[in-house]
Amino acid sequence: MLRHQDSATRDLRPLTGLWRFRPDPDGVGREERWYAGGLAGAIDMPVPASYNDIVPGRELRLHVGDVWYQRTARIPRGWADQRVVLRFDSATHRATVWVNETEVVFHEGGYTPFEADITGLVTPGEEFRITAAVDNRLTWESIPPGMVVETEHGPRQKYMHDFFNYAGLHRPVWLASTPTTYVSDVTVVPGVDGDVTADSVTGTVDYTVEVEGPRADAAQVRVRLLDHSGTEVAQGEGAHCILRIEDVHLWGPGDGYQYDLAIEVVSGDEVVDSYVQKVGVRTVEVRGHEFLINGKPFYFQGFGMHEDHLARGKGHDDTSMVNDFQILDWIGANSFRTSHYPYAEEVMDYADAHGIVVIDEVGAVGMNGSVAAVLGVNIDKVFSPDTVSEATRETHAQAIRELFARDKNRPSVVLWSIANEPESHTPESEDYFKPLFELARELDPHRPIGFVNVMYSTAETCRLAKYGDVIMINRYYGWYAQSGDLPLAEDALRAELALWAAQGKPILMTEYGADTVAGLHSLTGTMWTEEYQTEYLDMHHRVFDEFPELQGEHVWNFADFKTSLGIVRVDGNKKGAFTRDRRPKAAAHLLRRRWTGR
Ligand code: GCB
Repeated sequence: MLRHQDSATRDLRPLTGLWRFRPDPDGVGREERWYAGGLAGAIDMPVPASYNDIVPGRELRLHVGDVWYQRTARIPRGWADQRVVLRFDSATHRATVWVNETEVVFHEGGYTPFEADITGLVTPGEEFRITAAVDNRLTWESIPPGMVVETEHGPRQKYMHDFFNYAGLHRPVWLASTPTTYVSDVTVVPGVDGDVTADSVTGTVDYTVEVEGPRADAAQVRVRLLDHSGTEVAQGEGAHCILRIEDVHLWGPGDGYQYDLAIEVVSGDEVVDSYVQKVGVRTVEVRGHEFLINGKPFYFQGFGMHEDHLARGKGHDDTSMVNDFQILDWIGANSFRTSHYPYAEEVMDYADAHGIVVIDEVGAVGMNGSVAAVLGVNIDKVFSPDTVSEATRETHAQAIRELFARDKNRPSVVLWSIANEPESHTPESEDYFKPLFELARELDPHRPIGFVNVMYSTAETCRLAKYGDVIMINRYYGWYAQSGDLPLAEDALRAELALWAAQGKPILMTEYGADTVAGLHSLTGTMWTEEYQTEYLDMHHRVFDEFPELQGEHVWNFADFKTSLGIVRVDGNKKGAFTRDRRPKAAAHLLRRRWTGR
């Protein structure tokens, strides 16, 4: 789905700020038609934000089911004869939206955008009411999956993943105008002609523009590719064409150079629509055990992260985003993984613009009985008609389609992860995943694809590794295994890496880490202390450096983050190199030394 923007033919207005908000613990709002008027007894709720931590008390934090958001907005007078679109960048985990009393869209999936054409329902110059019922329930058919258990005290949400089920409107909502005949999608596939490592490289941009609307058939598409100074470096005619850029400025790690593809839809002399698509030209290739960006081996260093902040939970905020990216720069990270769901588009824009490399992950996490057991949730069989089933796979496939459609043009995305730590050693898991790998390949034949493996499936037993281009593994030797015993952990880590190395693909250590309470110290190797975390990381790095097949290290996690309540987490997961409020632990300084030499 094409993102909206201000252009010569389009307008864009954010609908952020305070919305009216009312929880619906009894699930009666739809039947009682709460969308038909003002929300009775509503409170103010910021958008974007998770609602869970805004109000003191357990009620909202542990709420299960619908909450209602509402506000009014006015369509600018100048939008007469325009197409009007209402877009939600996300609603976690599903939402139904009404404009006045008309239902305009339902969307499943908490981390991808959706929109509705509301032209026929609104009048330029006049106000209208937007109401959204946002449902946070995780079920066996949602991505990620979960279970709602009915109790005498009401429903309880259980899930098998290790981060808090924050919900609400986490990202901006927009009111956008487009012409009635408009650019509805753009796909760009960058490449190079010849040797990408030569001194002067010729870049290629294979673009496809889709146009919809009453004049679409008669309209022409023309494009111009502009460099940073606004100079035209190529031009094209038609909805599909390959542009060539002599002496191209490549996009690369640490250099977020992007061109502007200025698209115009024209009819005679009239410019019917104009849209600008950013384009970064770079190549990505897996060759043997190397991961090449622009023909050069790239070593991933950075973190698995979370969208997680005090008070607003997973709500997007530019201040924290820029602060987090500045901290990543300080520590020498060149990449991160969007563990364990698609992140806000603003985050991806920043990564594109600053040359930060991204492993883009679908929100499929918590499909593993052994991991669930560690978190205190017991399930017999993860893959079965009653648990993760064909219906779940449909939701999962849709989540893949929507993420790939959203992020397909991003140079920062060099690798897709279609799931985190699913069970992967059983025939059932293979049956479930094989079609999803096929779908991912079909949707994007240009980027490497993989999934993230957990220790319960080894190099010898994993049935999914063969479908990926890289091996991504999360390992916790010295934490969950050989707890507190780093010499034993070191041997076990070395032995396992040797087995994976034999598979001839790049290996990325996508998680390794130790829970650490900032300020807790010990001279005797005690777990949970800052000393243990640094010793643990040192040990891993010593072993990593022995394996040329290892092409990256992503520490778990960038910062401490909230989880569900349970006996293995003290106020959340503490494996951050930084605290939740971004104060460095000793580990942060160690990583900075390793990654920057400073
Ligand atoms: C994992 C998961 C991650 C957890 C982490 C941990 O393997 O991928 O979601 O938070 O371990 O700390 O247990």
